Amino acid sequence: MNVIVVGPAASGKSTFVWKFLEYLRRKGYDAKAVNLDPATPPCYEAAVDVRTYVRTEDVMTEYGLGINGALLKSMEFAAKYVNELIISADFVLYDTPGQMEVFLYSKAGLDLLNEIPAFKAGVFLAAADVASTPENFVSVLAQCAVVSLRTALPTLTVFSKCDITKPPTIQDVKERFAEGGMLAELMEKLLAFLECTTLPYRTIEVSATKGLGFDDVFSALNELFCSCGDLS
Ligand SMILES: Nc1nc2c(ncn2[C@@H]2O[C@H](COP(=O)(O)OP(=O)(O)OP(=O)(O)O)[C@@H](O)[C@H]2O)c(=O)[nH]1
Ligand SMILES: [Mg+2]
Repeated sequence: MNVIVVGPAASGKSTFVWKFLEYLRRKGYDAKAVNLDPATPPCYEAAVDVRTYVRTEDVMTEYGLGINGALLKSMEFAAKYVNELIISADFVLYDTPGQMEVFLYSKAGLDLLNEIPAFKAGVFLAAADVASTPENFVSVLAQCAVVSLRTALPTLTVFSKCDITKPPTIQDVKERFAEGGMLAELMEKLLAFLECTTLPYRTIEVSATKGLGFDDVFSALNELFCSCGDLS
């Protein structure tokens, strides 16, 4: 199974890859991690590191680009090494750049993603404090739906850093709707949309630093795998 970990800057993607890799290995799986972030050295043992081939800081100097331009150019260079960057194992965890759009809104990023063989799933990681109100909670689910649509992958919404804050529950969100008003109407419509996309896969809470929530991530990934009908 190939798991692509995406999410906003500093949402905890690399730490999640590090700790989930250890979790899978403890379970006896052949698990590997691939760093696809050309701007940051991995904090885990990477089987492949894109920075072997391209480093964003070098691209900035060489091409006189700012950070975002250099990141985009780095992804273009990285895509040339597709054969080296895509590997196989029971589980391969792909860590992606902090700036989500570099991966999701660039042709190079999506080309790379398309080369990763089935079965693949996305994990959209959002820090729980970003979803601290029902409105923000819904906005995170909507963002996950966008990720799923951009990548054409079944994608789990995973709330990270739950040792600091807990996201609201679906019940909290529904109670907020019950108050009525214009925003409630919009959110009610959004929920109906989300039920067709993210919610069947449900939201999951983890704390990578405390090692909590990985059982839930693991079983949700397996549910996705089985629901795709591929039991090989
Ligand atoms: N409290 C807490 N902090 C965490 C957790 N996971 C990550 N962090 C912290 O959040 C910060 C960012 O973590 P990273 O894993 O580098 O996040 P990232 O999404 O890979 O960051 P970029 O690649 O730069 O976008 C670090 O200081 C981590 O120690 C968690 O579960 N709990
Ligand atoms: Mg990272």
